[in-house]
Amino acid sequence: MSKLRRGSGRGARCAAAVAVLTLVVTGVAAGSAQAAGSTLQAAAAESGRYFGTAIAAGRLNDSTYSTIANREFNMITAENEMKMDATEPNRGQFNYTQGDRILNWALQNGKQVRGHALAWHSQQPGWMQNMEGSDLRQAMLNHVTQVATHYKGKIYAWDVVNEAFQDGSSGARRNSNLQRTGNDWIEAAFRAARAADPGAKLCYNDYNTDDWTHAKTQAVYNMVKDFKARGVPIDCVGLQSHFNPQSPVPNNYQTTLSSFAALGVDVQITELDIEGSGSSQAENYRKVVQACLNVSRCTGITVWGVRDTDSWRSGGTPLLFDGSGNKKAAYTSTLNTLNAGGTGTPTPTPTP
Ligand code: 9MR
Repeated sequence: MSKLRRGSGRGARCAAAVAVLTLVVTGVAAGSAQAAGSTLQAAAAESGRYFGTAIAAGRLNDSTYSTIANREFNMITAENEMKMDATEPNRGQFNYTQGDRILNWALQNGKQVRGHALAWHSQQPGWMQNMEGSDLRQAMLNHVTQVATHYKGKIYAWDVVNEAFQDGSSGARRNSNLQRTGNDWIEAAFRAARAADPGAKLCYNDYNTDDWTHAKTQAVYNMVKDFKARGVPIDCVGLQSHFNPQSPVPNNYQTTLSSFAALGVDVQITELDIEGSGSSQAENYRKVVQACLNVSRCTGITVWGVRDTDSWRSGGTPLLFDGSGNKKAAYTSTLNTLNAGGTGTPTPTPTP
């Protein structure tokens, strides 16, 4: 610039002005081309966040599915393949075939992996379902240890415990065989996971914990606060965020995210889907994404499937791509919101 200004005479000044204008215009164009991510993962990465999806191993041979998944997402969750029934079908016999398929596909394509889920009342293998007491506690801890050890060093974050609280106004723990082994079963699972894979972030994951005023949200908040106070190893809270007209995106969603974050944990939106269509669905996706972008420790968003037809509730068309793999209005709204950014700049959090 300073060189241009040193020219003398009208011609030089004119040439200088053109040059400056050209530089400015090119600079702006180049700047915005770099800033505007053209995929969800690129747009999320602008603010240091990830954008993920759940993957079903059985669909990876569908090239429409795997092409979209590879292009748009950089965080992968196995939709069912790393759950207790899949990984320990018989007591003490572990099967990682399908889980490894997803993990290897993700790692080969340069993606990170969220592990889902080590301990849960649901999708227990048959042999575990009727167990109780110390025998069950021992089996659960062994499961956590074995599975986390198998995937050691390869998992960004584990959903260590999933859905341990009741719905409704009680704020109580869910009555399950795991809960009946003693109220400390959750922290025992977290300690076992930390011992097995010290490099993975350890998350508590649940649904209906999006509205800050709900008893279940408050109950999870109090548990995390207590864990932090007592040094129980927990690094993150996952909000599944399955929304529909009966369970809409709450207006206080950002408050929920920021309140958890203020406890000193990362917050991740782990299973996002929003039933609906058109502009109202697009607006709901915008609200959720904007809330995450406004909270520094909301580190990433995962949608629960690729196309509407891949969804566990496909009738509600809750995802970002239609059954043919076309981008929906909800996709455009999500992408634009990610590109516009928010007020919460993530500071990279150390791995544990
Ligand atoms: O999407 C999963 C579906 O394929 C399974 O049949 C179902 C079985 O429980 O689990 C679904 O995923 C659930 C996730 O693991 C935990 N949160 C709720 C999800 C939707 O039901």
